[in-house]
Parts: sequence; structure tokens; C-alpha cells
Amino acid sequence: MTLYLGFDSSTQGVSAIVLGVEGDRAHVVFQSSLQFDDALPRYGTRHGVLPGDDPSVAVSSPLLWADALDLMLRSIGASGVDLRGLAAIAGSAQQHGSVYLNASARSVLAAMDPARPPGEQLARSLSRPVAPIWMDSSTSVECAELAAAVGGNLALAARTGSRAFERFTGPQIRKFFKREPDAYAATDRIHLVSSFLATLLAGAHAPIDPGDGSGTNLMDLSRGDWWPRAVEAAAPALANKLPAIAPSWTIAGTLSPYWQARHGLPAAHVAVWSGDNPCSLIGAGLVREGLAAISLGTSDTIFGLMREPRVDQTGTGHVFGAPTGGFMGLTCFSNGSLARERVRDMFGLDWAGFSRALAAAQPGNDGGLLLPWFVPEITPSVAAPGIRRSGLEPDDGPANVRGVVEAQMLSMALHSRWMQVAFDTIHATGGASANREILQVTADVFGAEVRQLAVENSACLGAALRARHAHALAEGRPLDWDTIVRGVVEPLPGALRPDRRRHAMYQDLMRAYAEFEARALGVIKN
Ligand code: ADP
Ligand code: XUL
Repeated sequence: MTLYLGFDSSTQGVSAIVLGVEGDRAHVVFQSSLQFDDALPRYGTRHGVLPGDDPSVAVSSPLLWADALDLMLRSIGASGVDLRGLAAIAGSAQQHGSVYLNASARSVLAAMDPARPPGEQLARSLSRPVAPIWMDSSTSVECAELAAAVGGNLALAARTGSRAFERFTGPQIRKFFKREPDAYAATDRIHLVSSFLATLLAGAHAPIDPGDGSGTNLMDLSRGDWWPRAVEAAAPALANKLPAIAPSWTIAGTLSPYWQARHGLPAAHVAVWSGDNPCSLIGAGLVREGLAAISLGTSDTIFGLMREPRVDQTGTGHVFGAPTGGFMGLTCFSNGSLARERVRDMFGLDWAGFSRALAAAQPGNDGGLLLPWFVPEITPSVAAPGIRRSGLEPDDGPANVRGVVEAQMLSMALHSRWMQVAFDTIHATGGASANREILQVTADVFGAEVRQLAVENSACLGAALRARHAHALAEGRPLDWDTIVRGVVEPLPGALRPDRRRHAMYQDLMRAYAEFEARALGVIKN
């Protein structure tokens, strides 16, 4: 049996899926996750983020990500899966985060001691001890500077697929250059989380793929290469510090001697890693235009394949490169699972209790609404968080549980209109896609059939499938994407169907929600 390994290094933890292929049949032979806070408490993260005083700053530790990958490889070995048949590895990572390495990284990576974990050995190669991640919203000034330097946000969006966003890597690099010029000067290479982890596995600098490169505000979307004007505007001499951009199916190298010796692994191919949303596109089976997926993870996202890049004129959405070679449209919400957890915890519930509370409140909450901005929100842009209620009692558990879920779904439907796709089928992925009561609200708000997938972690599955795709191509036996996903990306029986009356009610409620949101943002005055 030939094996393919996919990793997903997300905000809160790392997951792995091993895919076994015999003849033309593929199936998942191993699947596991670990949480950073629990597995590596010495790093002191909370929900994968290092604590700090400024709520607009969100950073984590690249060394934590390296050590978590090591722990995960150990647990695959301990599970009894015989990885000697491993042909290729690929990965998925939280998007936008950046890792800053000095010039020692090359020699350190090439000479790592297999008797010791990776984190402590890599520490001296970091020119910045922390990595800003996608939850960071502290770069509004740098966003304005970058946009102004390239002719405005519309020009930036037309070229890169997105207006300037706080969490995108270009504005983040600019902030680092301005605040810590010496550390910036000592930086030899700036990786995304994805290319950093591919680098670690290959033992040499790996490229960035267009899926994750388009989350930087620095990539020319149509050429799939850096846009010199944006790169020059972001920080001096940045072009020399960025890895190359290469197609998502590029083989970055082979597993380095360190990993081979440490875990008894073969010299498997290491394929270029990508972002979690681009990987999810494949792991959710969206290899044709028309289907959409919602990912209910730490962030909530809605996305779908796009043959032609239709840039969002309203400035909410993104066009990314798709790892299939085309494009994908995406809108991201930072108040996803953590907002649902906050409401769950406010009323002392577990997930079963949360589902019961949701079912106990009337759909539409008699017109009551809630704006779920527990942390700074990406869509719409909300810098000063705070939840707001209209017609909802703060101590009414069921009404608040329903309020947060309805708000999230109404907001997703409202802010994905720019994609100009009528979604009739939605594939649900991510941790909260296990919750059918939440998904029924999705079905009713969108008026679409919602399918759960047999493998919930579509980002991780997408990575394993990408490993197979890249390996087949490298061996001169290319496989098309339909063949890659067939039999592995399967919807579960029992799709959730929309109720026509509730859908009509939500269309009315959407107007009220849009108005409530606009008032809260000060777009409409009271
Ligand atoms: P990430 O984006 O970090 O990869 P996941 O997709 O693994 O996150 O989702 C993790 C989240 O899923 C948890 O934070 C938790 O809030 C949520 N979750 C898990 N089970 C349920 C459930 N039954 N109902 C709602 N949410 C759930
Ligand atoms: C997408 C985004 C998030 C992260 C989560 O633009 O910021 O979905 O990728 O890991």
C-alpha cells in the first residue's frame, strides 16, 4: 500500500491524515489531532495564541508549531501505521501568519540532531521570536500606507485579489520593519506558516504556493508571482527575503535526514504546503464551480472555486489562487467557533446543551438580533469588539444561542453575495460542522442543501490528497482532481434540507440584520 501524509497546522492545534492507496482505491488509514495548549503547555498559549495586553495583537510561536509536528509524527508511529510505505507529504496551515528567519537557518536546518526535538534547535535561527497570525488586527496604519503606495485599495484588489487587510502578510511585514528595523535587517527569509513547515520537513527553504501567496497582499494573482510594486512598497529589500512562488504541486524536496532518522521514515517527497482554506477546497471536493463550502473552525469561512477571478468591489472578500490551478473566492469571519464557545460558556452548556438550546428557541427569535463581535471582526471590519443585542434578553440562554448562530449565518450569506454565485449545495467542514442543529440554520438561511462530509477536517484531507496529486505528477503519472477526490471526499447520508417558510423568514430578517449591522458600524445614523 502506498501512503500519503497530510498535515494541518491550524490556529489551535495540529492534525494529520494518512491516506492509503491500493490499486485505484484510496482510504483514510490514520487520523488524529492534538491541541497546542494541552500538548505543549511550556509555550504558554491560550487557544494557540500567546497571551498579551493588546487585544489587536495576535502572535504565536514557530517553535511550538515545529515541536507539535514532531509530536504528531511520533503519535503516527506509535499508532502502528507502518510509514515505510510513505511516498509523499503535503500540508495545510493557517493562512497569513509569518515566520522570520536569519541567515543561520540554512546551516541549522541541514545539521539538526535527530536525538533532540526541533524547537530548541531552531530557536537561534529566528530573527523574530514570535509569528503574527491571522487573528492580528494591529496594522491599520500599514494597510493604509500599502494601499496608498500602489494607487488605492481598488488597484490593490484588482492586482492581488484583496484590498489591504490587517492580517495579510504584507502589512504585517511592514509593521515589523517599522517597529524593529534591526531585527528586520537581520531577517534573511520570511516564510508563511505553510512554507516554514515545508522548509522544516525538507531541511531547505521551500517555496510558497499561489493559494497562500495570495493571502499576502503582495502577489500578482493573474501571474502567480510577486507583484514588485507592492513588495517594494511594503518594506525595503523585501524581494530578497521572500521565497519563490511555485505551483501547488511542486515537490519542494525530500524528507530531510533529521526526520528520517528521528522517526524511521523513508526519503518521501515533500510537496509544497498551502493555506488551510485552499486545501479545504480540495478536501471538501469543490473541484468544480457551483458548489460552496463553509468551514466552521476557529474562523468561519465561506468559499468556492472561481473560473475567472471576480474581485469584490465592496472590499469584504478575497480571491485566492486555488491549489487546482484556478481561483477561489472566500470571505472570512474571525468570530467563529470562539464566539459560539463564549455563548455556550456564558450559559454553562456543553455542545449537546448548546444544540438543545438552539432547538428550543423559535427560528428568527421573534425578530431579535445579536451582533457576535466578541473579538475584533474581519467581516465587516470591526476594530472595537463588543456584542450588541436588539430585542434579545441578555439572560435568555436559548435566544442568545440562536442569536449567535443566526447572526453568523446571516452575515455569511450577506457578505458572500459579491461572489455572484447562487449556492444550492453547501459542503460543511471544520469542527462545528459536526453540529446538525447549527447546519439546519445554515440550510434555512441560505435556502441550500447542506451536506456533512465523512472527513470533517477537509483542510487536512485536502493536504493528503495534494500529496498524492503532486507525487503522481512527479512520477510521470498525472491524476485529474476528480480521480483524486473520488471515493475519499464523500458526503454523509442525511443532508440537511432548507425549509421554504423559514428561508423566506430569514430573507426578511437579513434586511433587518444588514440594517442593524450598518447602524452599529455608523454607516446609518440612528
Ligand atoms: P481550526 O480552525 O483551528 O482547525 P477546527 O475546525 O478543528 O478548528 O474546529 C475546532 C472548533 O470546533 C472548536 O473550537 C469547537 O468550538 C468546535 N466544535 C467542536 N465540536 C462542536 C460541536 N459539536 N458543536 C459546535 N462546535 C463544535
Ligand atoms: C483566511 C483566514 C483564516 C485562517 C484560519 O483568510 O484568515 O481562515 O486561514 O486558519
